[in-house]
Amino acid sequence: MLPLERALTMDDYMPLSRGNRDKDQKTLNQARISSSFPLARFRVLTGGVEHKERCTQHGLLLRLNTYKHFLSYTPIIGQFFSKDVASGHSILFAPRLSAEYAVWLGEIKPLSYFKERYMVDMTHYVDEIAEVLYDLGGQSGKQLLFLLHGLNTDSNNFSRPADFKDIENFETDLLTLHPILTECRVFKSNLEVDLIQYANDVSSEAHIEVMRRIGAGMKEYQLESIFLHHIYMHGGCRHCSYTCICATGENSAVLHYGHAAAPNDRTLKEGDIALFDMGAEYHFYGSDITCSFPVNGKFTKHQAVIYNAVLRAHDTVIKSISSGVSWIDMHKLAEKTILQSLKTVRIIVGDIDEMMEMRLGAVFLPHGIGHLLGIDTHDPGGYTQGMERPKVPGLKSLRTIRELREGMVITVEPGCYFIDALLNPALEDPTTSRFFNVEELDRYKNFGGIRIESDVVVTLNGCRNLTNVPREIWEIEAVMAGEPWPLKQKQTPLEPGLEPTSTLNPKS
Ligand SMILES: [Mn+2]
Repeated sequence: MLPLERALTMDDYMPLSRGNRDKDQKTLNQARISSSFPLARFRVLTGGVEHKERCTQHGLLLRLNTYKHFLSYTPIIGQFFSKDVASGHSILFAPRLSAEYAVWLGEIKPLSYFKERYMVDMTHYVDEIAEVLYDLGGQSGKQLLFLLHGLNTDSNNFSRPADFKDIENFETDLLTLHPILTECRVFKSNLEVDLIQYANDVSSEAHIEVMRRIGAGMKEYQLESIFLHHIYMHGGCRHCSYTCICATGENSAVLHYGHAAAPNDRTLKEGDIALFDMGAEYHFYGSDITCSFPVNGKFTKHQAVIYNAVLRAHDTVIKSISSGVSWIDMHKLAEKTILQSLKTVRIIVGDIDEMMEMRLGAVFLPHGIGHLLGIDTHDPGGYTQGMERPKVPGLKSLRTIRELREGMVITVEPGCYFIDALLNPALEDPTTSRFFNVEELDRYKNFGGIRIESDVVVTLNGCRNLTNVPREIWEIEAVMAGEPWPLKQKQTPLEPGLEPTSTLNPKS
């Protein structure tokens, strides 16, 4: 079935918002039992305003406040969303639009339309917020409001609290709401997982399309274009969760390649490795998938060695995930697995535990092994209050250090890169230089890097992989040669140097 035919529709989506609101209310009610809980009646969230590009009239497509989106799927520019703490009732405040709106932007819908369409309990206009909240609150004196304000531990930015006319007539509490809502977002409902699964299905297919059409002489952005076309045309995904990273050759060692100053514009060469980190987003829920493969469809011996080292780490971590497992342990497991493989092929020498102690793994794997995924690509909640970010190389890049729990959706993305900016200092430092076999390492000088990234949902006793792309070398080569995916029959890889991950050949 085509992805579009099994896509969730808006009608499926409304119960999802309502489910999220119920979960939020339950969490809030639990918190209210505590005597120190502030006595606020309403919470107010801003929906997001349309941004104009610089000084121009060009309106960028609205990206809603993701916390508001979690509680209510209402794609309305300039809205506010409020919830009654006591009753759990939701109130949508829509902007009062001028007659001009109907000329330029479409029909002006009545409030009753929003109420019915978005399953909220009440609707009013934005210019009535203060009045409505005072009327509903029914108390004399200054009312207390909960506003959303808090640190995004991933970006280190603070969310901006709602601001509306006459807000100075209220007392405001900026501390209570953010941690409660963030914690709700960490654990996904079945409907949320369905959406993330859909984004994964669409992205998986688009990655395979890219694999099939890649070839020397193309530009990196042409592969990006194939991906974008596929997810929109066949999956209805207008957005990606993040800017596409279409790195080939030496660019594959640049972790966030594809930005404005490095816009996926290299010409592909025969023998290049390609590292494509691209993920579609559907109704704001994202996917985050990386595939690495050779441009010409055939792994070289060196490419196979590093690829299998990363794949073994990817598979080992996925096999080890279950509720209760520490994410720091998963990162270390990936590092150790990669170091063991690199030692097997004599790029590094010495005692693995000593290497772990000296944080040698971070030279090859400088980023974290994965992050929470949801409405935001780096979903919030990675660090709860009091959790401190580790300070040592590798671990300090972790976007979460939590214990995994059922319902979390997290990426598993080990990589192995040959980055001069990390290798050179490690080679110069006498405490780490002894681990390198420079002669063998030199053979990988211009290698670039490999990353393999899948999205999983944590279950009680394991996890479920939401990503479905060829991973074993023989699978990738078969699909690139035109075999349908999933492959009809299992093949046994025989070529030396191309062994499956479980039997990495020490001599290859
Ligand atoms: Mn990722």
